[in-house]
Amino acid sequence: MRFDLSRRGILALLAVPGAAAGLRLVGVAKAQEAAPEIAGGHSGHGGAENVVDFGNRVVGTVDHERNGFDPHAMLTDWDAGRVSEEGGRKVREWDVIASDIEIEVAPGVFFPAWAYNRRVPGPTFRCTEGERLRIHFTNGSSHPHTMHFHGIHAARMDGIPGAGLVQSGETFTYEFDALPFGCHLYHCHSLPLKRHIHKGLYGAFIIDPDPERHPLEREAAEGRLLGSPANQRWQEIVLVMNGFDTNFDDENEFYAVNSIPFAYFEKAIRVERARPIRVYLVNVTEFDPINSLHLHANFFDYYDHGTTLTPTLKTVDTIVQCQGQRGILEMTFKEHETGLYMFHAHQSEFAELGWMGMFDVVEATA
Ligand SMILES: [Cu+2]
Repeated sequence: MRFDLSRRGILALLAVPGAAAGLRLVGVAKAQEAAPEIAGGHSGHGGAENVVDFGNRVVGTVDHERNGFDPHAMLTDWDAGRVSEEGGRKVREWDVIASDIEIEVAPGVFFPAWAYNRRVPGPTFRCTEGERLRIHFTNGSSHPHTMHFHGIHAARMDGIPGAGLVQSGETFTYEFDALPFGCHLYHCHSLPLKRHIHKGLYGAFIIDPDPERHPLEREAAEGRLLGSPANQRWQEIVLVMNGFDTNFDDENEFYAVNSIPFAYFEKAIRVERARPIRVYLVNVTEFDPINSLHLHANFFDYYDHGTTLTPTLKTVDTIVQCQGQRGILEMTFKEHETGLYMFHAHQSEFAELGWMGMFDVVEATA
């Protein structure tokens, strides 16, 4: 049996129950699995009683263990690196290895990825404004790659051909200061660029503001600084919007946040109603000019690029990002009923091909 694996063909499969193993519709309501809590060790329940049937999703499950990464763990697994001090200054270092791996992007659908530290997206680097950063990059892949950081740095640290291109088996250390604070990204900048990015070489790069540098907006800066008392009440997650062209025709067959289509739809992201939510949103989707996030039944404030401490957009429920654009969303459900609140790309086609998720808003349990 052969299936049309073009983008429209996949859509057709999704529309016909029983058309292909692993890509069939779920026609019957299925209880949401209890989801892990985010941002802190609080426990709770509330997932299992919420049952929704939107019909349009895949059956079967991706083997996260075989992939070596789990989209639910990726929401909050900030990689703070190794911290040391040199001449009174904080230095933060990471080791990154690029390799060729095969990942399962949808049940039974495999993708030959290029990955940083064996995951797509790569690690979510998190640091504080003004620190000295060193990223020791080793290319264990079969192609030349780079790490190009969106941030402020010298030309020779730019991670492009001629400035930090790393051949197979070789190593390069990128070194620069953590500036400016915000929600950034990094990606490979080898040529052809769209193929190197789309294969999976990208990740989020978050620089928290240093409250000492922002006396007039100190409170807002402290709320952003990971681990500070003011930051503890926040439920923070990172969502990297991406897609996969599984048949290499320069169109995506699947869309997702953090790589696995429907991951946060099948298993909602549990949040406590009483605590605010902060989403670090990054768009690296290749082949499509824009991507978006729309939140149901609520509105949020938005900080474009995350480089300000006051919102650049207030009270919106949809945000659009071109590739490479990113920002911070802040929202609260404290006046809402508990329950499942959806978020998804407002390009309906992206949503139907995987870019959909849910917040499971539960009572505070702490
Ligand atoms: Cu590359």
